[in-house]
Amino acid sequence: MTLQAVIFDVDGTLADTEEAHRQAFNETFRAQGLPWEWDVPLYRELLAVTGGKERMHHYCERSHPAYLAQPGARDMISRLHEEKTRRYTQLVEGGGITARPGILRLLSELHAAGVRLAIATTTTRANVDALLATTLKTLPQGIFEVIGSGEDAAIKKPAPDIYLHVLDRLGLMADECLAIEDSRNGLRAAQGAGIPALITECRWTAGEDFDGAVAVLSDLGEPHCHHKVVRSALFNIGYIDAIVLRRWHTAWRFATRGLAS
Ligand code: XBP
Ligand code: MG
Repeated sequence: MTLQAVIFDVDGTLADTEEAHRQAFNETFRAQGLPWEWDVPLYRELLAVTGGKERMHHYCERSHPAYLAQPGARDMISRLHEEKTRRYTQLVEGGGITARPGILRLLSELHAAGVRLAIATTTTRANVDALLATTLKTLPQGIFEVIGSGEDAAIKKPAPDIYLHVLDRLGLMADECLAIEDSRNGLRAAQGAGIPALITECRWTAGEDFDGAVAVLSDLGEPHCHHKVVRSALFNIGYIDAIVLRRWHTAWRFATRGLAS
């Protein structure tokens, strides 16, 4: 079975967005008079928990348990998250976020080659739409056949739920697809759904345990600007295009299922 679809993660994969998320969280905390400040080292730690609401709840559990003890604390966190999302989408719409290397090129190539494209992300749909309307606006309308976002899966990555949701919407088997992710949580979510995953690590996830990834790269590269191979069990050239993805997918199936393509 050849490669039928590539499923892209969003934050850290399509674009390096987590600094904007961090800024939106901190602006919200300040606006609400909360003495919470997520600096870079703390945010890197908190990224182990996916989902903004879940991340704030986890932070309160470890640092401000009294906040959670208040009546309606869960609703208060939901309202904080709604404000954070408004602030984040404004930051994205301000145009300061660029696609990661190779993303616009590879998406266009895959689309032209007839490979179906989808998104499986933990972030909220509003954030995805803001990115599509700005950072990714040069891509053909509707290029992503399925968009699975934070609202579509009760349990977030590293649980496989969002990838299983996207597979179901695509009507494909896991081994007909390939996922592109930036984090260990994302890799585990794809693996949990039986989908091989290529990692393009970012500054927030570099050095995580990516055991089992098809390959670990610095990014997807460009013809004129090759990526750095962090680790690859398979052959590699200087940048990732549709041909390389198809070959890797076939090699992965052969290696894991002993099946020719
Ligand atoms: C990354 C996440 C998200 C973002 C914040 O999502 O875990 O929670 O950090 O966005 P992915 P929200 O890598 O799966 O795209 O506040 O909307 O959750
Ligand atoms: Mg990610």
